[in-house]
Amino acid sequence: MPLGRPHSKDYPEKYKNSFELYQLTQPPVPAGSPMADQVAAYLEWAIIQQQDGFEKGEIINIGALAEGSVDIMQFGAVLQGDYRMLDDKLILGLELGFASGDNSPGMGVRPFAEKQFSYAHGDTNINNFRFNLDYHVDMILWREIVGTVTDAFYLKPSVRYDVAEGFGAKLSAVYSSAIYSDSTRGKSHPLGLEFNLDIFYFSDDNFHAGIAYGLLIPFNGMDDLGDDMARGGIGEANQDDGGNIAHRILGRLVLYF
Ligand SMILES: [Ca+2]
Ligand SMILES: [Ca+2]
Ligand SMILES: [Ca+2]
Repeated sequence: MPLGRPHSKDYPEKYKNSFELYQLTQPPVPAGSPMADQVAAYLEWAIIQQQDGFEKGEIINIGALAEGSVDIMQFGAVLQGDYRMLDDKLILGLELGFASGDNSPGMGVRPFAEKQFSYAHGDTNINNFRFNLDYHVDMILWREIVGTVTDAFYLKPSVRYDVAEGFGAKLSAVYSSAIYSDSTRGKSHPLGLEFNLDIFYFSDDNFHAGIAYGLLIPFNGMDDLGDDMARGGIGEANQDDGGNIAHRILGRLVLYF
């Protein structure tokens, strides 16, 4: 087992129950008392009570119990361009996206499940920028697997052709990479290449129908590295497992009124 920063939850689960019990059964600390005093009072109680994680011989991670302030600096950007040809029937597009990352484990889409800071490890900043959940870049990787774009850059060329008035198709490809390999499951930057094909029809009497197909080819960043969280490893639990190709089909029927 390599030494290093635990994945995602830095706050050790083993302290959770005893801390809740402490808060429920002990008088609250006076407002304004220093954090060190609060932690000391909790430690004293937990050791006397022999709570889980505080028994003889246990290593107590005091830093994980302390709290303080964090700095937040994040930025994101999207650049889109279209080139129109053949009386606007053919549109070539290119989109570039960037969202700043944070080297703490996990992509950090869900702040309470994947904390991006840890006092125990001297990390007091949150730097991953999260795109608005309603900004859809693709159909599978960011939208369904990760949740939204964060800690990433992507490159998305597309081609759209309108076969007839209101009827056409658009094909796009999205190459995605993480900014910090430490944030990914596979501990490497490349996340995947996804293809999206959308066939659509808009009538002039407020009806719209479409079908979209997505195919994701996952890259090394999506690998499951096993319990050792490192490439290779001996024994079944430590074995690496690559991601599988994913498909998605999405149909839509819309009436405007
Ligand atoms: Ca951080
Ligand atoms: Ca991270
Ligand atoms: Ca492994």
